[in-house]
Amino acid sequence: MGVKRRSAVLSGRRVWLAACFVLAFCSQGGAQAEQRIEVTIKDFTFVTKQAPLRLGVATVIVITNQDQERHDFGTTMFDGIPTRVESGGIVSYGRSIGGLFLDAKKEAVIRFTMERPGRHEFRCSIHPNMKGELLLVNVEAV
Ligand SMILES: [Cu+2]
Repeated sequence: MGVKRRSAVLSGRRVWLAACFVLAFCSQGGAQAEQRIEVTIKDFTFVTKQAPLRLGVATVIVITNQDQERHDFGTTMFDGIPTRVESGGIVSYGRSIGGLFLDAKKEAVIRFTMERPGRHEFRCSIHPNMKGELLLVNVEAV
């Protein structure tokens, strides 16, 4: 009870920062590898390769556009979630990003930690027929 009361005194921001440090520490130690999702865009189609994904684990989505056309990876799955995006040699940090555009033959890498289970849809806003989804399930880490 006393512990609960004390942690409530900490501001939300402080707790969040502390969580970040813990995450950074863990990933440097290599104790827990990132889980990886590959999304390839080819012939106006999203092709997704994913293992069963765990919640609360550092996740990386690698999106490769193999077409000669510009595409968009648009999704609501990052609502309220901090992300680190690497695209065209530029790293940007955001929260609640709605997705990103990929020029022809380009690759982008999104890093985040998913906390919400479920089916997360994504689509290309330029070509509305292009759709895909990622399934995030709550599997206990071993
Ligand atoms: Cu497209």
